[in-house]
Amino acid sequence: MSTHVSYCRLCPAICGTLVDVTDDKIVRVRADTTNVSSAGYSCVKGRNAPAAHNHQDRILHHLRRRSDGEFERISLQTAIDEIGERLTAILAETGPESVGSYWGTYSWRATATLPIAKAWWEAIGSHKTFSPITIDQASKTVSYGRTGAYVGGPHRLEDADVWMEVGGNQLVSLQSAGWSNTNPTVNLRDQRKRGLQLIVVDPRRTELAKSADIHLQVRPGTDAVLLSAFLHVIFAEGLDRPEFWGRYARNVDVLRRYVQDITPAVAAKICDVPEEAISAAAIMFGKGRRGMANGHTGTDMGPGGNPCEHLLGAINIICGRFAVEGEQVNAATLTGQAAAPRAQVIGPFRKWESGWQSRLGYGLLPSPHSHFGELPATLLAEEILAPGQDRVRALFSIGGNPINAIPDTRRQVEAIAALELMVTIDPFMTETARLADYIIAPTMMYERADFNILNGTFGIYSDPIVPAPGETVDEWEFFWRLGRAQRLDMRLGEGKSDGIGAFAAIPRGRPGELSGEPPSSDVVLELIADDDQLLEQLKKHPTGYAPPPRSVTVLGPLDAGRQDHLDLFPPEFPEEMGELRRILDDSARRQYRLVVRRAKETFNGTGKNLAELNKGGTNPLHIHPGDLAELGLVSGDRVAISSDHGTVKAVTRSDDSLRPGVVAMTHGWGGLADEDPFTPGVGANVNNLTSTRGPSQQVLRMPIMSALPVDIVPIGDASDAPRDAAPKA
Ligand SMILES: Nc1nc2c(c(=O)[nH]1)N[C@H]1C(S)=C(S)[C@@H](COP(=O)(O)OP(=O)(O)OC[C@H]3O[C@@H](n4cnc5c(=O)[nH]c(N)nc54)[C@H](O)[C@@H]3O)O[C@H]1N2
Ligand SMILES: Nc1nc2c(c(=O)[nH]1)N[C@H]1C(S)=C(S)[C@@H](COP(=O)(O)OP(=O)(O)OC[C@H]3O[C@@H](n4cnc5c(=O)[nH]c(N)nc54)[C@H](O)[C@@H]3O)O[C@H]1N2
Ligand code: SF4
Ligand SMILES: [Mo]
Repeated sequence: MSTHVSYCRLCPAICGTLVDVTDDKIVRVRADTTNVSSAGYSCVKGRNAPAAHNHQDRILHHLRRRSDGEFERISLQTAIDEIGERLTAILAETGPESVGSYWGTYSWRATATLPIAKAWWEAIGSHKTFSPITIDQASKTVSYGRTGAYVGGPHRLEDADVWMEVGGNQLVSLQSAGWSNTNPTVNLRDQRKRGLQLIVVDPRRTELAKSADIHLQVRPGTDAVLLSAFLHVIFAEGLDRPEFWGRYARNVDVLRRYVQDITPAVAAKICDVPEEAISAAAIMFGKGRRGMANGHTGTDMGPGGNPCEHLLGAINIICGRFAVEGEQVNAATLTGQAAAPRAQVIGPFRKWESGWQSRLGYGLLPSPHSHFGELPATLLAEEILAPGQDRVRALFSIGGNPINAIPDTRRQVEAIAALELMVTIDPFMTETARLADYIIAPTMMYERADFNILNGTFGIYSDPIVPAPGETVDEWEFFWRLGRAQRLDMRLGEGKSDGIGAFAAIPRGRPGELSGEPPSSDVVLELIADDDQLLEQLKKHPTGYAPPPRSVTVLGPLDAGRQDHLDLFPPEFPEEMGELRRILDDSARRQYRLVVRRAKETFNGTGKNLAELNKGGTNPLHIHPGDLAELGLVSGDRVAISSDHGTVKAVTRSDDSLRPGVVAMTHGWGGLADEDPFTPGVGANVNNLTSTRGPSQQVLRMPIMSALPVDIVPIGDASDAPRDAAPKA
């Protein structure tokens, strides 16, 4: 046995790990206490990497579907030749728009995948780019586009005195702007010790809510009303910062008038939280000098995603939660000398309103996957099924499972089945893979050389720890070879970057042609890093490298004569608030609200097939014990859950952290229609309950995925037939 220093790449936290290897197989993974960033943190998913890497069902050879529906092994070269040939024919017949790409969660995990696959994709020249970004927290993008962005830099958790998280559970998801991603438990504990005040808004008493000073356990879907009342209080108490908004924002008075009637008393009724708690939270936030209010999937997947993100942005602007001109900020960076931030506004840009438009009436959103931009993921099925010259006929899925991830599963199945060519790159036989024509078997993380950088403030490199098993290939190499087979002119690092939010941190690579045979991984990583010293530096520091803090002064605007303003009252905002109120009133028809939640044991759909992680074997319906008792059930009993759109069956799990009347389930689970949801590793697909044809957020076409009205009825073990629900008084 040998032990190797490496890092986990299952999620963006990139924890340092120690990996034991026997006979070329990883056998044990534990946290590396000496890692500069994660300092001993790891989670159950990361520690169970051996179960995933060595899983009996892992796909180790490339597969082709035969006409009888069964898969057969083929070599990488055969796969590439055949895929390249079919693609070339489709491109010649109907042009680039008839090819689509879907970039799943794991297209981001190996650093070389995205830039090289993107070079291939941009050489094809299609606008039909899709990813889960548009069914995640894309209301942030809409909000930036409508309001504009202040680019001097937001406040960070580490030097904040107050912080508010709405609809996110960072202690499990490890995802929030302003936090350093690693060791969240220790990080939060340290900040709290230092005096940080924390406000959490969540219908569930989450791990994060338990550490908060104020937890508002709101009725799901009502956050936009709550946040309006926050603004009401902030203005009424004179806690706004005109020295910031007066200089950088417009339409502040219109917004102030709009929230005048939305008092804490009004919000208390709609959100069902005490009026005093709303005032206290708003005053706590407003009185703080530094710290942000952030929304997450809980807000953005609900019926008010766009107005919620708008109001959160407005609260941060009204309270001046950004670095201002002359302020000292930490600009430590791994890659060369970053330019000093500037106190400057980029006015509203509404990218989706100009440029290329889909024949189905949608514009492109900023995207890390293509410099053209990307379309809403919920449009993918329509782009395949709706007739037209530029109908999508071929689709590539890279590290994703669109059939389970995108709302309205039946529609996704219908669409994927209608493709002439479907290629997926996945180590497991997912629901999407089962309908694919070709499955490319990728290496998994400990089998490839890689480096990652976290927010530009920490980086780490790892050699491959074990050899690639079977015929598995690094994703970047597949795309390099495919592009060559198609004789494409592939270029790295070209096209402008949208450069906002998380997208800014992705390495783009050294500009240049990608030609000839694929080089070694190390050469590719050098190309991607686009910095002679970066890889060398990281290799010298196997437990991670954090550049020394470097203080810089925020400069004034580049062009002092031209001053854009942030628009705090875009015309769609009041419309969308009105629509939200209508949806909330209508929701009362059904007894329960189904909300989203993440689980420690899985990362979206990844890990659902590991018995080591999922003790019950499926994704349960979390439900309050009082609600269980009212249904005459005990934890572990089975239920059918119905929305306006469909029904799924699940096992209940008693959970007193939930607000009564609210139930929660993780996504990513569920087999195809022929599979039993109670079989371990299969589970229920919540997207059978969501619909791409009901109400949705403007621009994004994102349907209601949280705060979804549902009814629940018990189903006996013997009978599968749902009984009729008795409406709750
Ligand atoms: N372990 C693990 N980590 C993950 C993932 C995973 O699957 N597993 N997924 C990753 C991905 S892809 C993403 S996008 C991020 C998401 O990161 P987060 O957005 O932090 O995701 P969650 O942890 O599900 O937190 C969402 C919270 O919103 C609450 N909520 C639901 N509806 C409402 C509502 O109407 N109002 C309010 N205020 N709250 C509501 C839920 O109760 C839940 O606590 O996590 C990432 N991290
Ligand atoms: N109802 C509902 N729907 C949702 C959500 C929700 O909260 N509720 N959340 C949405 C969100 S935020 C997201 S991000 C999406 C997730 O959407 P997707 O990314 O499409 O779904 P995943 O299940 O994460 O798919 C990841 C795939 O990557 C594969 N994989 C694992 N390791 C590797 C690897 O090393 N290489 C390659 N090539 N593949 C690998 C896994 O087997 C898995 O099939 O789902 C969205 N859908
Ligand atoms: S938090 Fe867990 S999954 Fe994420 S990098 Fe760390 S060990 Fe891996
Ligand atoms: Mo996500």
